[in-house]
Amino acid sequence: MPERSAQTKENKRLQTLTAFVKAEAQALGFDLCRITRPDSIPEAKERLGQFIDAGRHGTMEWMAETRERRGDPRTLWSDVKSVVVFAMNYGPEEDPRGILEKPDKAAISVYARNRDYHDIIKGRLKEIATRFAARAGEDVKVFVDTAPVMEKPLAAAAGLGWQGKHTNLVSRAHGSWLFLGSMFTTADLLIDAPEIDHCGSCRACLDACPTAAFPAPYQIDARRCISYLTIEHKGPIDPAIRPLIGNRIYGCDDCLAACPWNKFASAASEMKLKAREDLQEPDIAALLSLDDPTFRSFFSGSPVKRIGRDRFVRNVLIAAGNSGDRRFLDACLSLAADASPVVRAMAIWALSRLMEAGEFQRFAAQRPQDESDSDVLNEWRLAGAA
Ligand code: B12
Ligand code: SF4
Repeated sequence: MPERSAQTKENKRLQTLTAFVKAEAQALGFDLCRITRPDSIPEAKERLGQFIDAGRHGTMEWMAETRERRGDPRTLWSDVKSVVVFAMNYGPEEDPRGILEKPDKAAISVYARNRDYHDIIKGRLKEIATRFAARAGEDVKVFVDTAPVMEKPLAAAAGLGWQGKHTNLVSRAHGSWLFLGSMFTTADLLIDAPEIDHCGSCRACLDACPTAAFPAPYQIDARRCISYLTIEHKGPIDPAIRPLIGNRIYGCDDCLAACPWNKFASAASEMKLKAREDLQEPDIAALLSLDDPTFRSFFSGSPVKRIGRDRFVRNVLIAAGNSGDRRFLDACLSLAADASPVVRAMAIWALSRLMEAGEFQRFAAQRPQDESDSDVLNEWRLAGAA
Protein backbone atom coordinates (compact mmCIF):
# COMPACT_ATOMS: atom_id res chain seq x y z
CA MET A 1 0.00 0.00 0.00
CA PRO A 2 2.70 2.60 0.81
CA GLU A 3 4.09 2.02 -2.69
CA ARG A 4 0.72 2.85 -4.19
CA SER A 5 0.31 5.97 -2.17
CA ALA A 6 3.82 7.07 -3.19
CA GLN A 7 2.79 6.60 -6.80
CA THR A 8 -0.43 8.54 -6.30
CA LYS A 9 1.58 11.32 -4.73
CA GLU A 10 3.99 11.33 -7.66
CA ASN A 11 1.10 11.40 -10.15
CA LYS A 12 -0.39 14.33 -8.32
CA ARG A 13 2.97 16.13 -8.38
CA LEU A 14 3.27 15.62 -12.15
CA GLN A 15 -0.30 16.77 -12.70
CA THR A 16 0.38 19.93 -10.72
CA LEU A 17 3.63 20.56 -12.60
CA THR A 18 1.92 20.03 -15.94
CA ALA A 19 -0.83 22.49 -15.04
CA PHE A 20 1.81 24.89 -13.73
CA VAL A 21 3.83 25.02 -16.96
CA LYS A 22 0.68 25.47 -19.06
CA ALA A 23 -0.59 28.30 -16.84
CA GLU A 24 2.81 30.01 -17.01
CA ALA A 25 2.79 29.73 -20.81
CA GLN A 26 -0.60 31.38 -21.00
CA ALA A 27 0.39 34.12 -18.57
CA LEU A 28 3.44 34.95 -20.70
CA GLY A 29 1.43 35.27 -23.90
CA PHE A 30 1.89 31.91 -25.58
CA ASP A 31 -1.19 30.88 -27.55
CA LEU A 32 -0.53 27.16 -27.29
CA CYS A 33 1.42 24.89 -24.97
CA ARG A 34 1.30 21.11 -25.08
CA ILE A 35 3.54 18.24 -24.13
CA THR A 36 4.98 15.17 -25.82
CA ARG A 37 7.61 12.50 -25.21
CA PRO A 38 11.08 12.72 -26.78
CA ASP A 39 10.50 9.43 -28.66
CA SER A 40 7.28 10.68 -30.30
CA ILE A 41 8.76 11.49 -33.73
CA PRO A 42 10.31 8.19 -34.91
CA GLU A 43 9.88 8.99 -38.64
CA ALA A 44 11.44 12.47 -38.43
CA LYS A 45 15.05 11.31 -38.39
CA GLU A 46 14.71 9.33 -41.59
CA ARG A 47 12.85 12.17 -43.33
CA LEU A 48 15.48 14.65 -42.25
CA GLY A 49 18.10 12.24 -43.65
CA GLN A 50 16.29 12.08 -46.99
CA PHE A 51 16.07 15.88 -47.11
CA ILE A 52 19.81 16.24 -46.45
CA ASP A 53 20.89 13.37 -48.72
CA ALA A 54 18.96 14.97 -51.58
CA GLY A 55 20.88 18.21 -50.94
CA ARG A 56 17.67 20.11 -50.22
CA HIS A 57 19.28 21.99 -47.35
CA GLY A 58 21.49 23.83 -49.86
CA THR A 59 24.34 25.62 -48.12
CA MET A 60 22.86 25.22 -44.61
CA GLU A 61 25.70 22.87 -43.68
CA TRP A 62 24.77 23.14 -40.01
CA MET A 63 21.76 20.93 -40.78
CA ALA A 64 23.97 18.11 -42.04
CA GLU A 65 26.52 18.59 -39.27
CA THR A 66 23.85 18.22 -36.55
CA ARG A 67 21.67 15.59 -38.22
CA GLU A 68 22.13 12.94 -35.50
CA ARG A 69 21.17 15.25 -32.63
CA ARG A 70 18.51 17.03 -34.68
CA GLY A 71 16.78 13.82 -35.70
CA ASP A 72 16.22 12.54 -32.15
CA PRO A 73 15.77 14.68 -29.00
CA ARG A 74 17.29 11.87 -26.90
CA THR A 75 20.55 12.13 -28.82
CA LEU A 76 20.60 15.85 -28.10
CA TRP A 77 19.96 15.24 -24.38
CA SER A 78 19.76 11.69 -23.11
CA ASP A 79 18.03 12.63 -19.82
CA VAL A 80 15.06 14.37 -21.39
CA LYS A 81 11.70 12.82 -20.43
CA SER A 82 9.22 15.42 -21.66
CA VAL A 83 9.21 18.00 -24.41
CA VAL A 84 6.97 21.01 -23.79
CA VAL A 85 6.21 22.82 -27.05
CA PHE A 86 5.03 26.43 -27.14
CA ALA A 87 3.52 28.42 -30.00
CA MET A 88 2.90 32.11 -30.44
CA ASN A 89 0.61 33.46 -33.10
CA TYR A 90 1.99 36.33 -35.18
CA GLY A 91 -0.73 36.64 -37.79
CA PRO A 92 -0.68 40.01 -39.60
CA GLU A 93 -3.63 42.39 -39.53
CA GLU A 94 -3.79 42.42 -43.33
CA ASP A 95 -2.90 39.98 -46.10
CA PRO A 96 0.85 40.56 -46.55
CA ARG A 97 0.64 39.73 -50.26
CA GLY A 98 -0.79 43.20 -51.06
CA ILE A 99 2.70 44.70 -51.23
CA LEU A 100 3.73 42.29 -53.98
CA GLU A 101 1.70 44.49 -56.36
CA LYS A 102 3.82 47.57 -55.50
CA PRO A 103 7.15 47.12 -57.29
CA ASP A 104 8.77 50.27 -55.87
CA LYS A 105 8.24 48.93 -52.33
CA ALA A 106 10.15 46.11 -50.66
CA ALA A 107 8.42 43.14 -49.03
CA ILE A 108 9.87 42.05 -45.69
CA SER A 109 8.22 38.91 -44.37
CA VAL A 110 5.79 39.36 -41.50
CA TYR A 111 7.94 37.68 -38.87
CA ALA A 112 10.78 40.13 -39.47
CA ARG A 113 8.83 43.38 -39.28
CA ASN A 114 9.60 44.00 -35.67
CA ARG A 115 12.00 42.82 -32.99
CA ASP A 116 13.70 39.47 -33.37
CA TYR A 117 11.22 36.82 -32.25
CA HIS A 118 14.09 34.61 -31.09
CA ASP A 119 14.91 37.14 -28.38
CA ILE A 120 11.30 37.59 -27.32
CA ILE A 121 10.38 33.91 -27.21
CA LYS A 122 13.66 32.82 -25.66
CA GLY A 123 13.29 35.44 -22.92
CA ARG A 124 9.82 34.21 -22.06
CA LEU A 125 10.85 30.54 -22.22
CA LYS A 126 13.73 31.23 -19.86
CA GLU A 127 11.34 32.83 -17.38
CA ILE A 128 9.06 29.80 -17.50
CA ALA A 129 11.98 27.38 -17.30
CA THR A 130 13.51 29.13 -14.28
CA ARG A 131 10.23 29.06 -12.35
CA PHE A 132 9.47 25.50 -13.44
CA ALA A 133 12.92 24.19 -12.44
CA ALA A 134 12.71 25.87 -9.05
CA ARG A 135 9.31 24.38 -8.38
CA ALA A 136 9.93 20.92 -9.84
CA GLY A 137 13.54 20.42 -8.80
CA GLU A 138 14.14 19.06 -12.31
CA ASP A 139 16.56 20.01 -15.08
CA VAL A 140 15.39 22.05 -18.07
CA LYS A 141 16.74 23.38 -21.37
CA VAL A 142 14.95 25.80 -23.69
CA PHE A 143 15.24 26.03 -27.47
CA VAL A 144 14.03 28.41 -30.17
CA ASP A 145 14.74 27.79 -33.83
CA THR A 146 18.52 27.72 -33.89
CA ALA A 147 19.14 24.58 -31.78
CA PRO A 148 19.25 21.14 -33.44
CA VAL A 149 15.65 20.37 -32.51
CA MET A 150 12.95 19.42 -35.03
CA GLU A 151 10.36 21.77 -33.67
CA LYS A 152 7.58 21.14 -36.20
CA PRO A 153 7.19 17.35 -35.84
CA LEU A 154 7.51 17.71 -32.05
CA ALA A 155 4.77 20.35 -32.09
CA ALA A 156 2.57 18.07 -34.20
CA ALA A 157 3.20 15.12 -31.87
CA ALA A 158 2.24 17.31 -28.91
CA GLY A 159 -0.99 18.21 -30.73
CA LEU A 160 -0.43 21.95 -31.27
CA GLY A 161 -1.42 21.38 -34.88
CA TRP A 162 -0.22 19.36 -37.84
CA GLN A 163 2.50 19.85 -40.45
CA GLY A 164 0.75 21.30 -43.46
CA LYS A 165 1.69 20.62 -47.06
CA HIS A 166 3.98 23.68 -46.88
CA THR A 167 5.73 21.70 -44.07
CA ASN A 168 5.01 24.30 -41.38
CA LEU A 169 2.80 23.75 -38.39
CA VAL A 170 -0.85 24.70 -38.93
CA SER A 171 -3.39 24.97 -36.16
CA ARG A 172 -7.15 24.95 -36.44
CA ALA A 173 -7.31 27.86 -33.99
CA HIS A 174 -4.37 29.94 -35.28
CA GLY A 175 -3.80 29.02 -38.92
CA SER A 176 -0.23 29.02 -40.28
CA TRP A 177 1.18 32.08 -38.48
CA LEU A 178 2.92 30.48 -35.52
CA PHE A 179 6.36 30.73 -33.98
CA LEU A 180 7.52 27.65 -32.12
CA GLY A 181 9.77 27.09 -29.12
CA SER A 182 10.34 24.23 -26.71
CA MET A 183 11.41 23.32 -23.21
CA PHE A 184 13.03 19.95 -22.61
CA THR A 185 12.85 18.63 -19.06
CA THR A 186 13.77 15.63 -16.98
CA ALA A 187 10.28 15.76 -15.41
CA ASP A 188 7.89 13.06 -16.57
CA LEU A 189 4.97 15.39 -17.32
CA LEU A 190 1.53 14.32 -18.53
CA ILE A 191 1.46 14.22 -22.30
CA ASP A 192 -1.12 15.42 -24.81
CA ALA A 193 -2.54 13.63 -27.84
CA PRO A 194 -1.20 14.45 -31.31
CA GLU A 195 -3.31 16.40 -33.81
CA ILE A 196 -4.41 14.84 -37.10
CA ASP A 197 -3.80 16.30 -40.56
CA HIS A 198 -6.59 18.65 -41.65
CA CYS A 199 -5.15 19.66 -45.06
CA GLY A 200 -7.45 17.29 -46.94
CA SER A 201 -7.40 17.86 -50.70
CA CYS A 202 -6.37 21.54 -50.34
CA ARG A 203 -3.14 22.49 -52.12
CA ALA A 204 -3.38 26.29 -51.87
CA CYS A 205 0.09 26.67 -50.33
CA LEU A 206 1.75 24.45 -52.94
CA ASP A 207 0.18 26.41 -55.81
CA ALA A 208 0.99 29.76 -54.18
CA CYS A 209 4.75 29.23 -54.15
CA PRO A 210 6.30 31.57 -56.74
CA THR A 211 9.37 29.39 -57.20
CA ALA A 212 7.85 25.88 -57.11
CA ALA A 213 9.84 24.99 -53.99
CA PHE A 214 7.70 21.97 -53.10
CA PRO A 215 8.77 18.84 -55.00
CA ALA A 216 5.82 17.05 -53.34
CA PRO A 217 3.25 17.89 -50.67
CA TYR A 218 4.89 17.99 -47.19
CA GLN A 219 8.36 18.31 -48.73
CA ILE A 220 10.40 21.40 -49.46
CA ASP A 221 13.52 22.00 -51.48
CA ALA A 222 15.04 24.90 -49.58
CA ARG A 223 17.29 25.71 -52.55
CA ARG A 224 14.26 27.08 -54.38
CA CYS A 225 12.61 28.75 -51.39
CA ILE A 226 12.81 32.56 -51.37
CA SER A 227 13.16 32.51 -47.62
CA TYR A 228 16.33 30.41 -47.91
CA LEU A 229 17.66 32.37 -50.88
CA THR A 230 17.19 35.82 -49.33
CA ILE A 231 18.17 34.94 -45.74
CA GLU A 232 20.42 31.90 -45.57
CA HIS A 233 22.15 31.81 -48.93
CA LYS A 234 25.28 33.93 -49.10
CA GLY A 235 26.48 34.07 -52.70
CA PRO A 236 24.81 35.02 -55.96
CA ILE A 237 21.27 33.70 -56.43
CA ASP A 238 20.41 31.44 -59.38
CA PRO A 239 19.65 33.82 -62.30
CA ALA A 240 16.65 31.71 -63.33
CA ILE A 241 15.02 32.27 -59.93
CA ARG A 242 15.76 36.01 -59.58
CA PRO A 243 12.79 37.21 -61.67
CA LEU A 244 10.46 35.01 -59.59
CA ILE A 245 11.56 36.69 -56.36
CA GLY A 246 9.73 39.92 -57.29
CA ASN A 247 10.10 42.48 -54.51
CA ARG A 248 10.55 39.97 -51.66
CA ILE A 249 13.77 41.14 -50.05
CA TYR A 250 13.73 39.23 -46.77
CA GLY A 251 11.89 35.92 -46.43
CA CYS A 252 8.61 35.00 -48.04
CA ASP A 253 5.09 34.50 -46.72
CA ASP A 254 3.17 33.33 -49.76
CA CYS A 255 2.61 29.71 -48.70
CA LEU A 256 1.60 30.73 -45.18
CA ALA A 257 -0.70 33.50 -46.42
CA ALA A 258 -2.47 31.12 -48.83
CA CYS A 259 -3.55 28.73 -46.06
CA PRO A 260 -7.35 28.74 -45.62
CA TRP A 261 -7.01 27.89 -41.93
CA ASN A 262 -5.77 31.47 -41.33
CA LYS A 263 -9.33 32.71 -41.48
CA PHE A 264 -10.11 30.84 -38.29
CA ALA A 265 -7.20 32.45 -36.45
CA SER A 266 -8.32 34.07 -33.26
CA ALA A 267 -8.05 37.82 -32.79
CA ALA A 268 -4.65 39.33 -32.11
CA SER A 269 -3.58 38.79 -28.54
CA GLU A 270 -2.35 41.83 -26.65
CA MET A 271 1.14 40.41 -26.45
CA LYS A 272 1.45 39.93 -30.19
CA LEU A 273 4.22 41.76 -32.02
CA LYS A 274 3.01 44.80 -33.93
CA ALA A 275 4.83 45.50 -37.18
CA ARG A 276 7.18 48.48 -37.20
CA GLU A 277 5.51 51.17 -39.31
CA ASP A 278 8.64 51.82 -41.39
CA LEU A 279 9.12 48.11 -42.18
CA GLN A 280 5.63 47.54 -43.57
CA GLU A 281 6.25 49.05 -47.00
CA PRO A 282 9.79 50.47 -47.15
CA ASP A 283 10.88 52.19 -50.37
CA ILE A 284 13.38 50.30 -52.48
CA ALA A 285 15.13 53.61 -53.21
CA ALA A 286 15.83 54.22 -49.51
CA LEU A 287 17.08 50.68 -48.93
CA LEU A 288 19.48 50.81 -51.90
CA SER A 289 21.29 53.70 -50.25
CA LEU A 290 22.08 51.89 -46.97
CA ASP A 291 25.74 51.64 -46.07
CA ASP A 292 26.95 49.46 -43.22
CA PRO A 293 26.37 51.91 -40.31
CA THR A 294 22.95 53.07 -41.57
CA PHE A 295 21.91 49.45 -42.19
CA ARG A 296 22.90 48.46 -38.67
CA SER A 297 21.10 51.32 -37.03
CA PHE A 298 17.95 51.02 -39.18
CA PHE A 299 17.67 47.28 -38.41
CA SER A 300 18.82 47.43 -34.82
CA GLY A 301 16.97 44.72 -32.83
CA SER A 302 15.48 43.28 -36.03
CA PRO A 303 16.23 39.78 -37.38
CA VAL A 304 17.11 41.43 -40.71
CA LYS A 305 20.36 42.72 -39.18
CA ARG A 306 21.59 39.11 -39.03
CA ILE A 307 22.21 38.88 -42.79
CA GLY A 308 24.42 41.97 -42.91
CA ARG A 309 24.31 44.96 -45.24
CA ASP A 310 25.88 43.32 -48.30
CA ARG A 311 23.52 40.36 -48.52
CA PHE A 312 20.60 42.67 -47.78
CA VAL A 313 21.51 45.12 -50.55
CA ARG A 314 21.99 42.12 -52.89
CA ASN A 315 18.33 41.28 -52.22
CA VAL A 316 17.16 44.86 -52.69
CA LEU A 317 19.01 44.99 -56.03
CA ILE A 318 17.07 41.93 -57.20
CA ALA A 319 13.84 43.73 -56.30
CA ALA A 320 15.09 46.83 -58.14
CA GLY A 321 15.93 44.74 -61.21
CA ASN A 322 12.45 43.22 -61.12
CA SER A 323 10.71 46.58 -60.69
CA GLY A 324 11.12 47.88 -64.25
CA ASP A 325 11.49 51.28 -62.55
CA ARG A 326 14.23 53.43 -64.10
CA ARG A 327 14.25 55.75 -61.10
CA PHE A 328 16.56 53.17 -59.50
CA LEU A 329 19.20 53.47 -62.25
CA ASP A 330 21.47 55.97 -60.49
CA ALA A 331 21.52 53.98 -57.25
CA CYS A 332 22.27 50.77 -59.17
CA LEU A 333 25.06 52.50 -61.09
CA SER A 334 26.79 53.55 -57.92
CA LEU A 335 26.34 50.07 -56.41
CA ALA A 336 28.03 48.58 -59.49
CA ALA A 337 31.21 50.10 -58.00
CA ASP A 338 30.51 48.94 -54.43
CA ALA A 339 33.28 47.38 -52.33
CA SER A 340 31.27 44.18 -51.92
CA PRO A 341 31.44 41.70 -54.85
CA VAL A 342 27.97 40.27 -54.17
CA VAL A 343 26.56 43.81 -54.39
CA ARG A 344 28.51 44.63 -57.56
CA ALA A 345 27.34 41.39 -59.15
CA MET A 346 23.68 42.02 -58.44
CA ALA A 347 23.92 45.68 -59.48
CA ILE A 348 25.11 44.49 -62.91
CA TRP A 349 22.11 42.17 -63.14
CA ALA A 350 19.69 44.92 -62.05
CA LEU A 351 21.17 47.34 -64.61
CA SER A 352 20.91 44.73 -67.36
CA ARG A 353 17.19 44.55 -66.59
CA LEU A 354 16.51 48.26 -66.17
CA MET A 355 18.55 49.62 -69.11
CA GLU A 356 17.77 49.38 -72.81
CA ALA A 357 20.03 46.84 -74.55
CA GLY A 358 22.20 49.49 -76.27
CA GLU A 359 22.45 51.56 -73.13
CA PHE A 360 23.64 48.54 -71.16
CA GLN A 361 26.24 47.68 -73.82
CA ARG A 362 27.63 51.24 -73.69
CA PHE A 363 27.80 51.05 -69.89
CA ALA A 364 29.51 47.66 -70.11
CA ALA A 365 32.06 48.95 -72.60
CA GLN A 366 33.14 51.63 -70.12
CA ARG A 367 33.45 49.36 -67.11
CA PRO A 368 36.75 49.22 -65.22
CA GLN A 369 38.99 46.46 -66.52
CA ASP A 370 40.50 45.54 -63.15
CA GLU A 371 37.59 43.40 -61.86
CA SER A 372 38.95 40.14 -60.46
CA ASP A 373 36.03 38.62 -58.56
CA SER A 374 34.81 35.50 -60.36
CA ASP A 375 31.14 36.02 -59.44
CA VAL A 376 31.18 39.58 -60.77
CA LEU A 377 32.95 38.51 -63.95
CA ASN A 378 30.38 35.76 -64.35
CA GLU A 379 27.60 38.32 -64.02
CA TRP A 380 29.09 40.38 -66.85
CA ARG A 381 29.24 37.21 -68.94
CA LEU A 382 25.62 36.32 -68.18
CA ALA A 383 24.55 39.84 -69.13
CA GLY A 384 26.21 39.32 -72.53
CA ALA A 385 29.12 41.67 -71.91
CA ALA A 386 32.07 39.29 -71.57
C1 B12 B 1 15.82 25.01 -41.79
C2 B12 B 1 14.64 25.92 -41.57
C3 B12 B 1 14.15 26.64 -42.65
C4 B12 B 1 14.64 26.40 -44.07
C5 B12 B 1 14.01 25.09 -44.59
C6 B12 B 1 12.48 25.05 -44.38
C7 B12 B 1 11.92 23.71 -43.99
N1 B12 B 1 10.63 23.59 -44.24
O1 B12 B 1 12.62 22.85 -43.47
C8 B12 B 1 14.17 27.70 -44.79
C9 B12 B 1 15.29 28.72 -44.76
C10 B12 B 1 13.71 27.53 -46.24
C11 B12 B 1 13.05 28.15 -43.86
C12 B12 B 1 12.02 28.98 -44.28
C13 B12 B 1 10.98 29.38 -43.47
N2 B12 B 1 10.88 29.21 -42.16
CO1 B12 B 1 12.08 28.08 -41.17
N3 B12 B 1 13.08 26.86 -40.05
C14 B12 B 1 14.02 26.01 -40.30
C15 B12 B 1 14.41 25.22 -39.03
C16 B12 B 1 15.66 25.86 -38.44
C17 B12 B 1 14.63 23.73 -39.21
C18 B12 B 1 13.51 23.02 -40.00
C19 B12 B 1 13.88 21.59 -40.32
O2 B12 B 1 14.24 20.81 -39.46
N4 B12 B 1 13.82 21.25 -41.61
C20 B12 B 1 14.19 19.92 -42.09
C21 B12 B 1 12.99 19.23 -42.67
C22 B12 B 1 13.37 17.84 -43.21
O3 B12 B 1 12.10 19.05 -41.60
P1 B12 B 1 10.57 19.32 -41.72
O4 B12 B 1 10.31 20.59 -42.45
O5 B12 B 1 9.96 19.15 -40.37
O6 B12 B 1 10.20 18.11 -42.69
C23 B12 B 1 9.14 17.31 -42.44
C24 B12 B 1 8.25 17.12 -43.64
O7 B12 B 1 9.02 17.15 -44.79
C25 B12 B 1 7.64 15.81 -43.27
N5 B12 B 1 7.39 14.91 -44.37
C26 B12 B 1 8.22 14.46 -45.29
N6 B12 B 1 7.56 13.62 -46.10
C27 B12 B 1 6.30 13.54 -45.66
C28 B12 B 1 5.23 12.83 -46.13
C29 B12 B 1 4.02 12.94 -45.45
C30 B12 B 1 2.87 12.19 -45.96
C31 B12 B 1 3.91 13.75 -44.30
C32 B12 B 1 2.63 13.88 -43.56
C33 B12 B 1 5.02 14.47 -43.84
C34 B12 B 1 6.20 14.35 -44.54
O8 B12 B 1 8.51 15.12 -42.38
C35 B12 B 1 9.65 15.91 -42.13
C36 B12 B 1 10.07 15.71 -40.70
O9 B12 B 1 9.09 16.16 -39.81
C37 B12 B 1 13.14 25.50 -38.12
C38 B12 B 1 13.41 25.61 -36.63
C39 B12 B 1 13.64 24.26 -36.00
N7 B12 B 1 14.69 24.14 -35.24
O10 B12 B 1 12.87 23.34 -36.25
C40 B12 B 1 12.58 26.84 -38.70
C41 B12 B 1 11.07 26.97 -38.78
C42 B12 B 1 10.54 25.72 -39.41
N8 B12 B 1 10.86 28.11 -39.75
C43 B12 B 1 9.87 28.81 -39.48
C44 B12 B 1 9.40 29.85 -40.32
C45 B12 B 1 8.39 30.81 -39.71
C46 B12 B 1 9.86 29.96 -41.64
C47 B12 B 1 9.31 30.88 -42.75
C48 B12 B 1 7.82 31.07 -42.74
C49 B12 B 1 10.05 32.25 -42.64
C50 B12 B 1 9.68 33.26 -43.70
N9 B12 B 1 8.56 33.95 -43.59
O11 B12 B 1 10.42 33.45 -44.63
C51 B12 B 1 9.79 30.11 -44.02
C52 B12 B 1 8.74 29.08 -44.49
C53 B12 B 1 9.16 28.26 -45.67
C54 B12 B 1 8.54 26.87 -45.66
N10 B12 B 1 7.52 26.65 -46.46
O12 B12 B 1 9.01 26.01 -44.89
C55 B12 B 1 9.15 28.37 -38.22
C56 B12 B 1 7.86 27.62 -38.60
C57 B12 B 1 6.79 27.71 -37.55
C58 B12 B 1 5.66 26.79 -37.91
N11 B12 B 1 4.44 27.29 -37.78
O13 B12 B 1 5.87 25.68 -38.27
C59 B12 B 1 10.25 27.45 -37.53
C60 B12 B 1 9.72 26.26 -36.75
C61 B12 B 1 11.05 28.38 -36.60
C62 B12 B 1 10.32 28.69 -35.31
N12 B12 B 1 10.91 28.37 -34.18
O14 B12 B 1 9.23 29.22 -35.27
N13 B12 B 1 13.16 27.63 -42.67
S1 SF4 C 1 8.15 30.70 -48.26
FE1 SF4 C 1 7.61 31.42 -50.37
S2 SF4 C 1 9.23 30.59 -51.71
FE2 SF4 C 1 9.38 29.49 -49.71
S3 SF4 C 1 8.14 27.66 -49.98
FE3 SF4 C 1 6.75 29.21 -49.12
S4 SF4 C 1 5.79 30.22 -50.93
FE4 SF4 C 1 7.61 29.08 -51.69
